[in-house]
Amino acid sequence: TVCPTDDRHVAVLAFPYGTHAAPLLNLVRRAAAEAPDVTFSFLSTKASNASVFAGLNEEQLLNIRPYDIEDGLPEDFVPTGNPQDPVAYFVKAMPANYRTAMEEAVAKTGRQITCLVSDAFFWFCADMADEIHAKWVPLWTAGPHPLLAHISSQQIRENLGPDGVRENKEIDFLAGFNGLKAADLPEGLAELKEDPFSMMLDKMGEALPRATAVAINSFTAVHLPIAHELESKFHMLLNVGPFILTTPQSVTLDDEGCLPWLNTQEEGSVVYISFGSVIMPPPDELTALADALEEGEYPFIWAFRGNPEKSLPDGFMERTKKQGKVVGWAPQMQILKHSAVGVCMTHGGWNSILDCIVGGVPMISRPFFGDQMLNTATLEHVWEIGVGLENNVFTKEETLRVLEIIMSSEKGKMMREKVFELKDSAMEAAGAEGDSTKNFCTFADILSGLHHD
Ligand code: U2F
Repeated sequence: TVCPTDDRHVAVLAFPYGTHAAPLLNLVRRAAAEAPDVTFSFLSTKASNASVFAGLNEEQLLNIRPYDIEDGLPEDFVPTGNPQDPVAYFVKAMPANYRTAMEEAVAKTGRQITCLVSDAFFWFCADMADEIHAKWVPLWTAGPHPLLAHISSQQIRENLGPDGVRENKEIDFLAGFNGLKAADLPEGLAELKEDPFSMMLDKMGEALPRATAVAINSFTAVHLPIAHELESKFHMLLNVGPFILTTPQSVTLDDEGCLPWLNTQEEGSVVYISFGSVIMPPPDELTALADALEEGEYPFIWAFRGNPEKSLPDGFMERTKKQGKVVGWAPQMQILKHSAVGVCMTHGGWNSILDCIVGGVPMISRPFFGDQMLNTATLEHVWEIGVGLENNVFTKEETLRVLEIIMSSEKGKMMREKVFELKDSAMEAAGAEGDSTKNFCTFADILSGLHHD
């Protein structure tokens, strides 16, 4: 028997920082299109909603409505430049800010909430879902290795002991972690830190196994041992990515002509540089990177946050006018798909890694925080599709050394082959008969109340 779906109300609780809310909205948009009778309320801060809903009209949104939640910032808040400050305030405002908006959504739609879809960070949804007898499907927007690490934090602490991080012990007791070490783990995991963000992730690790299903922006074949381990920990694991292949994406315009410029470059010659949506490397590293590009005469596209005239060495922009392009927000996926691109310099953000896999581009990764160290180590030691930097920093010599490895060595060639193998599995997963496609149907069915265990 098919249940009626016209009384279903899905509350979507987005995390408003970094690249979290946009992929969640894309996933939900695809589900909403397939379940026209189900009501979707999308909860995020005003700023986040304004950004992720920009350019979408009511027709495209169908049955999804945004609701603004409080960001928890004090009225006299002055930004310090540290992107983690607003996040700490936000975490303190949870879950009361979401509850308020959920009550508003229930009042407006006249429908009780039947399912919570949330960012995986939101541990409190486990209790909330129980209270209102709703399903709970969290989305983990990062990769499978950090996810397993977070849900295994207790086991990791026991096995590593108090000196585990200092001695940089091998993590040989966790499936899928061969070749990875204690220092690669997200900070605050092996040694619990008391800050709001670390506490949130710690509680998340305990709560996720209670979810109806855990969705992840990844594909099963990216690493089978990890997929199997995660399957054993959750009621259900739904690999539904890579989102760039499986869910509708908003188009980034090529205002600055990156793609026509790439057409004029030799195959595999261009260095693409981007450190995602949050990070700005320190000044001495920006200088080292710029100097290396100039000295090595590598053609480049640099997606630069901030003011390049101010932050890059004197005269760099003028001297490299022909050699490369420094742009604001770049059409990253289209760039990475272009055959002229030979390497991507990244901070190891999960979305960028998936972009590189789908584009078939090996990486140089300079991690900054959170999952980025673990992602970098996984690229280098598990998938062998990228390299890290000595001491995790750009110096001119080190940058030239790793560029040489990727662009001109036999090892670089092998990395390219391996990244193409992963690309093929990603394409297969997202195809009509693929795993991610099937898992997406299950996801949509849970939201519509059509899936029964
Ligand atoms: C946080 O990641 P970030 O948002 O800093 O970085 P990514 O996960 O790599 O995502 C960046 C996205 O922005 C796009 C790019 C990616 O989809 O295609 N982009 C672009 O289109 N144009 C540009 O000029 C630059 C970027 C966090 F910091 C990470 O540690 C996590 O892994 C991640 C996921 O949870 O969220």
